[in-house]
Amino acid sequence: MSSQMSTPVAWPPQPRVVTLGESMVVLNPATTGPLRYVHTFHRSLAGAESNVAIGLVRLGIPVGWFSRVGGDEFGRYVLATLRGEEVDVSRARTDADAPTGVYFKELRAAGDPSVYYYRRGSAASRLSPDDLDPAYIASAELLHITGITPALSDSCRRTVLRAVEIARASGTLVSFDPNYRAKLWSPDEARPVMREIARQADIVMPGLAEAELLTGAVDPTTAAGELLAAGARLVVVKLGPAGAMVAAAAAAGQGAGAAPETVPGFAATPVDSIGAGDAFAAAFLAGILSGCSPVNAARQANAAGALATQVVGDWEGMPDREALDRFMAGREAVTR
Ligand code: KDG
Repeated sequence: MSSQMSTPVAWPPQPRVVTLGESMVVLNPATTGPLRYVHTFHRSLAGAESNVAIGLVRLGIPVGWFSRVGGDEFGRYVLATLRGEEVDVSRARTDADAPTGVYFKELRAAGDPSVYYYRRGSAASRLSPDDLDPAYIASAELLHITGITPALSDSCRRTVLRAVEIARASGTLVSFDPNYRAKLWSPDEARPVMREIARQADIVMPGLAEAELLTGAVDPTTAAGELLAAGARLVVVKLGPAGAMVAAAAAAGQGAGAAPETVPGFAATPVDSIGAGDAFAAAFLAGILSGCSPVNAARQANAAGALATQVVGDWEGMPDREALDRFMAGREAVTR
């Protein structure tokens, strides 16, 4: 017998990132076309923040996610799936009085899927500031927020703002992906709330249309400049297949920050674009937390976003470290 003992794995690991938001069951159609003609669906998990959590874990960053799930089978499924993906769900709560949200995708042969939400009054929409564990947020290096959660209800909005307040008071970085969902709120409802969160965030990661929604500027450089002037430290504007533009504030005591830089994207043949932004966010944050420059973090984020579009599902195609490095190096996986 070997004299060397194996070391037990400490579980759950201390989260370096904490995030909160609604996770749902998604029903992915087995065929393209209007839902009334679809007979078979494949159930999976969805939720922008839990997608990011899974993406980060795959890249070696321990994450804690919390929310409310219904006291139903789908709530159990959400928690079991996230546990299986090694996300810490120890702070998640079960709400026996409300259901877990559900959404359906509708696929076309090309172009972005349509989505249909069945989430009004869901357990997650009843998230409240009392559900926050301040010490849990304070002990993380980064709190990740999206613009979906404050769109769900007043109590969700207050919860997000309180979580940001706790993070800022304890030196936990805040990242914000606006993730504007037109089916949840209008641009006029979203704008002031998102601007408030963006102002308090260290890292802001809008898409091009979201950058315009937040600032009124169509040009990403102008939009990024406005977000930096409002308080953000680092802005990365997602440009889809064209890549991303990175702009950073000047370090304290120095004049202007470095000139914004565009980081080219990677070619991909998308089968499902939903979740690509979350893969981008996960890989960008993993890069920053691992000490990469913003440009290198954006480069790996572009690669992760491209890879995520090649698989049906909101998170299933998110790469681990090995797959990401191989893709960026242009090396094929050995498949047989
Ligand atoms: O970014 C992908 C998410 O949009 C998806 O997983 C579901 O969270 C979701 C939402 O609210 O649309």
